[in-house]
Amino acid sequence: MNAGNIRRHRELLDNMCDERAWMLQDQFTASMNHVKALAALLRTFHLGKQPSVLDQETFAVYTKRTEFERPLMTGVAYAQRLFHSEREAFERRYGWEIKTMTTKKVQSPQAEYAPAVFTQNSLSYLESLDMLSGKANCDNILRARSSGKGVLTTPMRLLESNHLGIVVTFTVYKEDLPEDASEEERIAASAGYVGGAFDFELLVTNLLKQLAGSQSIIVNVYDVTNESKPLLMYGPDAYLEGRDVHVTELDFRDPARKHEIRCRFHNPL
Ligand code: WA2
Repeated sequence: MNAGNIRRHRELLDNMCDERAWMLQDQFTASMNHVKALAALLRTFHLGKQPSVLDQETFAVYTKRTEFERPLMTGVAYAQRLFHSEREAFERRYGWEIKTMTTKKVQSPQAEYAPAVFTQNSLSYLESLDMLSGKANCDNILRARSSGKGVLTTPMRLLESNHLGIVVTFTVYKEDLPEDASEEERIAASAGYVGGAFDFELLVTNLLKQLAGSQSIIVNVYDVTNESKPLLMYGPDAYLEGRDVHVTELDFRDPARKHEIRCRFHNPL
């Protein structure tokens, strides 16, 4: 193999990896932006109207009709912020009791809950579950509401499918807050949380399979927030490193998390 061939082979890998990084980041960002728009929808038509003009049926129809806007997500849901003093009236009104994510049993008394009240049909199993009852989901909600930003979990097993993915959350506030609102003001104004799941195992696989050359390369995506401990989000369970590997940074729009994609030919030269 001469030097020119080796160089072209390498350029091919670099280009294929960058193309995948770009596609992934583009579809990820588009999906995130649309969840942010759903937060505005809830703020306008659910919290902003007395009484609300949204209900489960309307939410299900709208989220189904707009699912093409969120190509990497399996579905979206809205969880309401609820204090213990409001629980009894809330459960009577909905006709179900708040349950935990882990056991699906009735939730024990807590100061605060976040039961999912509206769900896209694909996530209907979330209805009535307290989204604060799972550690990763709870951390995500708390960070979303104090920051006012869209926030991502580390890679986790999603409910029901058990697929590897990540959850995104945006907070829906009772009022429009200034850019520089304090954490305390943000927490006080929180009314609910809209979010959903990026299913890497299913949807990222589908996306990458369609691309030219997908048979010839191995693609891994990692959460590298902690640089010394990369967490696998997608791809075969062996860390890709060395001279044969191309690395591209990914920007998934949560400055608190870092991601990257690593690619290698199945058969390096
Ligand atoms: N959505 C889908 N699958 C999940 C999941 C989730 N969360 N959590 C675990 N598996 C209602 O944070 C607010 C969506 C969470 C939003």
